[in-house]
Amino acid sequence: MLKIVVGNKKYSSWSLRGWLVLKHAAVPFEEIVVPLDMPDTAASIRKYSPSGRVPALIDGDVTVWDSLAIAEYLHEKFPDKRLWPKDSAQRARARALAAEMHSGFANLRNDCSMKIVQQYPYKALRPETQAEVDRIVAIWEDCLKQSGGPFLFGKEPCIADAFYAPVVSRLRTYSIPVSGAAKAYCDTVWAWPPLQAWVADAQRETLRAKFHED
Ligand SMILES: N[C@@H](CCC(=O)N[C@@H](CS)C(=O)NCC(=O)O)C(=O)O
Repeated sequence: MLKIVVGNKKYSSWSLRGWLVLKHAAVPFEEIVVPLDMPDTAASIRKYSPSGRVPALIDGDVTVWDSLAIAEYLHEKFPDKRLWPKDSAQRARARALAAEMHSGFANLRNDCSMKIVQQYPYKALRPETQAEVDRIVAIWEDCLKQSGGPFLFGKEPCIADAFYAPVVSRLRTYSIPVSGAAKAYCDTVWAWPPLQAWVADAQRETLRAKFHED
């Protein structure tokens, strides 16, 4: 059976991306959850992941680390699950958006770390961070206009939605205002059953990691 190694669910945004793609594929899998920010975290992750990072997917002899590589592996392994859009132009666009997330938005990641079960009052963001939020909102609005929503590429979620799900969580946690189509999209992603399953697990976690909470 497939195994996915993830960081604990309150904080691990990269793990959430890989895990959501796997959960959305609706295939049986086992999960190993490693608490982040503990004295033995690095050693525990290295037992499974050569990069020392999570998520990592284990399929028999094959280990795939890195969320985007996991998404591509699952897309190839389960072609019927339509994890990327069917149309090749749409697929190229979805891949570009997932890659933009994967390699960018460092200010938002640093300033607003994912704490999926928390909510704080709004505090103005640094201009660089607000500019990244604005870019993400523009991406969403453009996709939703073209596809008709409720997900970025139409009626069904795809890998691109999984990649932006941690942003939906951050906007919620830090009460960052968005309106119109972007707000409707956040509500859709937040209600997506695989995301709600992750949130329910996160709510049961008792760990409070200093680095993430302070
Ligand atoms: N580019 C990697 C990033 C993975 C990453 O940075 N994961 C964090 C957790 S969200 C991690 O493993 N941290 C190790 C640690 O906290 O010791 C991916 O997409 O999978």
